[in-house]
Amino acid sequence: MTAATLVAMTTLYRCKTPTDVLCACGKVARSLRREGIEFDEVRVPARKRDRPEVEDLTGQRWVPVLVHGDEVVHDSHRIVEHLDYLRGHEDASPVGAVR
Ligand SMILES: N[C@@H](CCC(=O)N[C@@H](CS)C(=O)NCC(=O)O)C(=O)O
Repeated sequence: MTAATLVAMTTLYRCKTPTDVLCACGKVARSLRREGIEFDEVRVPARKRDRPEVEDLTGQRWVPVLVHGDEVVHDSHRIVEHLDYLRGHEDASPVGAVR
């Protein structure tokens, strides 16, 4: 995956943990950085009951959630699998991706 791929099309909803080394959200952030994917971050409130936007996106309130073009993926394992899939199928990048 090239560094230019997916520019400005990727948003990571993540918790407030201020590091990329401690939790599932950080694991996804590390994977995105490793792939050279630029992404916006939305830090969600600590309590799940205060995360209605996460439920609107995914039907549940856990983060991390990755919004990637038209795709919305939740659960860090599924997100990492999604990134692995994209690495093998660059044609799967959303319409409008910079290549
Ligand atoms: N199995 C999930 C775990 C996700 C997880 O633990 N998320 C934390 C933030 S890193 C969370 O949303 N916690 C909310 C809570 O405990 O109420 C994954 O790997 O994505």
